[in-house]
Amino acid sequence: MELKDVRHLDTVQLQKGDALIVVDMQNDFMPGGALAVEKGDAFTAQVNELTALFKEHDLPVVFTQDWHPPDHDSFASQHPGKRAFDAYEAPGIGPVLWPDHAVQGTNGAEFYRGLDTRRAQAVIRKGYHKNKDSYSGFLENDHVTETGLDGYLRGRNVKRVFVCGLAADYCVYFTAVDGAAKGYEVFFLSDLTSPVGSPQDSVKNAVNGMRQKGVRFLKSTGIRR
Ligand code: VGL
Ligand code: ZN
Repeated sequence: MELKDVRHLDTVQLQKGDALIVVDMQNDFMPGGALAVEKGDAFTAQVNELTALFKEHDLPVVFTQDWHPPDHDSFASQHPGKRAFDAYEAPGIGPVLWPDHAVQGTNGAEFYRGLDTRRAQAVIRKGYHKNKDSYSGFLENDHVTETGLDGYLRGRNVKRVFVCGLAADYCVYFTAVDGAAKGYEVFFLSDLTSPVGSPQDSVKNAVNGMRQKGVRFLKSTGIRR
């Protein structure tokens, strides 16, 4: 199913126990970046507004940050003869290889300059193990190794999470489904995200995966204070 065909909730009232997770809004995923997502910058102002709203209600805001070593195995450059977006499957890596991106300490790994980072109360870095990717903010791609996000959210008594950012078909998707599997009520903010779109069926796959796991779909305009 396509994202635009999914049934969305009309409104959701913010309440105690809610948290906002802003996924990977970093320079390399923005137009002109190393792994540019089309329109990846288009909803930045709305994300900034939402962080302000959560702060007003004293609700936690968490950012994730893709944070790879320069020789990360998800990079096509580490595989002789392979190019970015070539299909590739190995434990913790795939289904495609990526251009070098979000390398630790580089400008590409920094949060997007338009993003207001002031209200991020925690930043969870992920993807720092050379031989394993981490699409999800909760678990690395072995689906076992914790990033610490779950512990942080539990420590703050979070029950429901609103997820947005980049990219819809990778890091936001996996954050949403892992959150649901861990027992959080998850709202995927479909107007505050954009997909990589590779391979071709990645968005449909993500939408179906989220529906199966009970993730709910919502537009940010439906959030009631
Ligand atoms: C992402 C591919 C590789 C993302 C990160 O943030 O969605 N996608 N690394
Ligand atoms: Zn990455």
